[in-house]
Amino acid sequence: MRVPACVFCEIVAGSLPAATVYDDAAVLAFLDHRPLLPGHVLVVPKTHYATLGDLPEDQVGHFFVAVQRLARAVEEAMRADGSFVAVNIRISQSVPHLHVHVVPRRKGDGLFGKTFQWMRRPYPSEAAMRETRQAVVDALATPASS
Ligand code: DGP
Repeated sequence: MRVPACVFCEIVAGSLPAATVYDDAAVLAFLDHRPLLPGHVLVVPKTHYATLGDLPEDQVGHFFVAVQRLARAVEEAMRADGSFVAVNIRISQSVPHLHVHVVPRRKGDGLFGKTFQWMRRPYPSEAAMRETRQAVVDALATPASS
């Protein structure tokens, strides 16, 4: 499905140019036009799904095999020490078409220090940590609603 006015659908359709690095029947990857660091790639399903939660389970495997291959390729291509792989879901998601960021990393590249800061919020107690753990375990045991 192609959604009008979705920039990533336009890129998939070829009506908006992009520096494509990977293309198969279901997945496209291209360079982010505003990279966090050089080599920053976006991996998208060709079909329009707004968020990771919308991607059908039977497509997750293929999609993330492509992400894995791209993470390896980006690291190798950029002679990086590692990479950062991330998905924004609604919050901080500026394009409502699922996309995985693959960003090459080097020690001391300042990605988190300069561009954005990860705030650490320790659990106030062991009990709070256990409660949180249990909530996630319970959620995993509950069938996803369709
Ligand atoms: P996010 O904030 O997680 O939704 O990231 C969206 C990314 O998409 C952002 O890093 C910039 C990139 N982007 C947005 N529009 C275009 C486009 O038209 N072409 C390319 N190559 N990247 C785009």
